[in-house]
Amino acid sequence: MKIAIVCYPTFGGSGVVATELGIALAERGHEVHFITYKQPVRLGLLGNNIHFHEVHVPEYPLFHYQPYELALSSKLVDTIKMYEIELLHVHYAIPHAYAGYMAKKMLQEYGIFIPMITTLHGTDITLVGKHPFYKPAVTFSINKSDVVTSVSEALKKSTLELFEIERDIEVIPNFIEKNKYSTEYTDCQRSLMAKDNERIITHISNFRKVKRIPDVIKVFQRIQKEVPSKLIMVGEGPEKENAEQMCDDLGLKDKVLFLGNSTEIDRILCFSDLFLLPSETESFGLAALEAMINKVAVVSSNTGGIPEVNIDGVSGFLSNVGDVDDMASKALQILKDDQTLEKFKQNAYNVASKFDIVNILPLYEEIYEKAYNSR
Ligand code: GMT
Repeated sequence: MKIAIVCYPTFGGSGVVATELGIALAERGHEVHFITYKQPVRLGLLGNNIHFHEVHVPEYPLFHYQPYELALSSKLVDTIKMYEIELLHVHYAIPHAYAGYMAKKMLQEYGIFIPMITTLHGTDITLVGKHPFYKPAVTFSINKSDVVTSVSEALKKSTLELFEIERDIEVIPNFIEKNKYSTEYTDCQRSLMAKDNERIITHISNFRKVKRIPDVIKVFQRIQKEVPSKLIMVGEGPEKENAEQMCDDLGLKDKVLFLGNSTEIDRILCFSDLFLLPSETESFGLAALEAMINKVAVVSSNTGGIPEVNIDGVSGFLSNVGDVDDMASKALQILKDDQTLEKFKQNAYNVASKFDIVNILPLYEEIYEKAYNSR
């Protein structure tokens, strides 16, 4: 099929899922067109069946806010017509589903009927979308999509609770590409990060409030009192500066490394022992899944869709949001001896393997076909 994918091109989970899905679809022979304001970070080489179309929003001084939705829907109309695209898949409802619906309506004027799949990712529902300023438009664009998918059962439940939804929502979980990890890194440079006797704890996120970054540091503070360890913090975002200050204040500066954004998180995860994800809310927790496929155990909060990914007592442990004492004691339980740690690491890998793209991609192909045939 010829498929247009709209997503955020950034390091965030929804953009990563959309990009990896597009790449996998292209590998399966589909023609994939990414339409967004910048080339997605995980999108490497473009080729015969993988294209990128940039949405430009020219600055005009009259506009206090530049109209991205308008530019996106116009770009969608032009690209869909030019490349005879057969299906539109938008990731993250705001404003993509709204712009997609407008494009769909405009295309009907040319006798083109294109189905639109909307994938809900989390904050588009639980944080931003439910805000009264956006809610009517988000409700409308979900109801007007031809197929709606959600990345977890928990997110589906929240969507049905928070919005007046008049349609089915299919759950298609996020995925990883297991094949990519089948060969261990031969250049896994653990020694650059920590001494042989130290455990390595990692956190990767966009450093927003919802990630509860101070909890990551509080849990680590407790861990390092009992077990020699280092904390690696990967990502950029509004909470990063506070986090650096907090580490300084707690005398942890020498034990915590802030690495910024990385396109090579596997190189960091390959030497990590434990991943911390104490988020306030998380529709899925793709970062945890990426850790798990790299054989990293996870201690996380038990919010949203995380329990569907991190299996309590198997791939790691779950605690109530904000219960840093419990998280630290569970982390210590995992890290206490090599044998226990190895068991959790292997379990994490086994659980993550179930989310292999080989199992998930056909679910998307199935809904694409159904939507296309019933247009
Ligand atoms: O993690 C974030 O805050 C970024 C956000 C996004 O939309 O890119 O992530 C959301 O989508 C990811 C991919 O489906 C999920 O794994 C994350 O759990 C979800 N984030 C939240 O719900 C906070």
